Amino acid sequence: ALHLSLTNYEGGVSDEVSKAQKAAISGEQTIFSKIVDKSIPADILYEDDKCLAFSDVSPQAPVHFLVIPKIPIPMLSLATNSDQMLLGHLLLVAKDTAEKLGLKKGYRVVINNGQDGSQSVYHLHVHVLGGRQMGWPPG
Ligand code: TR5
Repeated sequence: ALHLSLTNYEGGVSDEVSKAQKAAISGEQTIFSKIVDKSIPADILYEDDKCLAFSDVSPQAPVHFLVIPKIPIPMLSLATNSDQMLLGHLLLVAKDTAEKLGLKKGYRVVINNGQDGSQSVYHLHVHVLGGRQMGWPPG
């Protein structure tokens, strides 16, 4: 099993960032695998045989949902050429679900990868945020 050991090198970081810094890739199931197998509940917005879209439990915008593959790819940097169709599918589901939720004025699509990316759950996920003006650059 893969193991990433992450250290907190800086004081005063946000909750989300400190969670990400403590996160590790392990052989254990993530919370998102439990959402996929329905052993824990989620507000599911879309589902097919390859992926799932559900509301983020801690929304950072009026609309904030995640699109995840059903297979547990831990992070984008571990995706391979054989994941090409699946990765494209996640983006198309992201835009179809954004449209379904009425995000006519646009939205932000984000993948946090690894420690510097503030990834906290090591099951690849695409964030979609909308319903307010986003800032740039992100923090
Ligand atoms: O920081 P990264 O990019 O890894 O994003 C992980 C996201 O998962 C965060 O936006 C969290 O708010 C979200 N999250 C975490 C949990 C969770 C969730 N979204 C829906 N349902 C969740 N459950 C049941 N449990 C979580 N721990």
